[in-house]
Amino acid sequence: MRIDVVSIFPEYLAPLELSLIGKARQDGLLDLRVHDLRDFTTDRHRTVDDTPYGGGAGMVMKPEPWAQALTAVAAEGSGDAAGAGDSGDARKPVLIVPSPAGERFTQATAHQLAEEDQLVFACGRYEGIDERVLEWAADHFTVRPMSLGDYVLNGGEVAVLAMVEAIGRLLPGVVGNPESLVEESHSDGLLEYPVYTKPSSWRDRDVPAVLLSGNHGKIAQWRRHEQYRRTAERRPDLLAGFDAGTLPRADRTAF
Ligand code: 6GU
Repeated sequence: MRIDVVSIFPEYLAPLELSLIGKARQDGLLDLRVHDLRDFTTDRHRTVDDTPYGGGAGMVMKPEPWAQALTAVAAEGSGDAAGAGDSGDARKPVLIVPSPAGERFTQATAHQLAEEDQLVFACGRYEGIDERVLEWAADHFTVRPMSLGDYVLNGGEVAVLAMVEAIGRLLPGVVGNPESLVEESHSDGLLEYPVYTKPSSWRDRDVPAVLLSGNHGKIAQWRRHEQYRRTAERRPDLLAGFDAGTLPRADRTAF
C-alpha cells in the first residue's frame, strides 16, 4: 500500500518512523511519504491561508496549493509522474480529509481502507480547507472526510497518526501474529476481555480461578461473558447493533 500525507507540519508525522509502522516501512510493506504543503505554493511567503469569505474568526486554507499537491501525489501514486493522465485500469486513490465534521472513523473503516492501493491524507489546519478543493478532488479521488470522534483537534496530523496506525497494522505481514488481530476490542462488535499474567496472586489480588483451570471451554465462556459485561458497562451503545446469539445463554437472556 502507498500512503501520502500532505501537511504544513511534516515533522508532526515523525512518529510514523517508529515501532510497527516504521518497521513495516523498512520492510517495504508500506510506502509512506510525507509532503510539505508549502512546497506547492508559488509566492515568496509560501502562503497557505487567507481570510474567510463571509467573515468570522480564523483563517481558511487556500485552494491552489492543495490542488497542486494532490495532483502531484496522485500522479506519483499511479506511476504517472509526468502527469500524462489515468491509464484506466487502476482504482482512484482515496482522499481522506481529517475533520471533526467528517464521517466517524471505526475499525470497519480501517478494514475497508486497508484494502486500497493508495490513501492520501490532507491535513487541514486553521478553520479548514476551501470547500471547492473537496468538490474538485472528487474527479480524481474517492473523497472521505473522516472524524475520530466528537471532540476538536487543532489539525489533522494527530488524527492521521491514529488512522495510519489503525490501517497499517491490518496490512498483511505488519503484525507478526495475525491471531492477535482476532480477539481484540471491536474485532467482533464487543470490547475485549481483561487479561492477566504472572504472578497468579499479586498484592492480595488473585487471577480469576477459571483462567488457571485448564478448562478451555470454560475459559472461552468466561471471556465471552466478560466481553459482554464490560461492553454493557462502558459502551452500552455498541450492544444496540449486536447479535446476541453469539453470547453465553445467561448474557443472551439479559438482552
Ligand atoms: Cl479527524 N480532525 C480534527 N481536526 N479534529 C478531530 C478529528 C479529526 N476527529 C476528532 N476531532
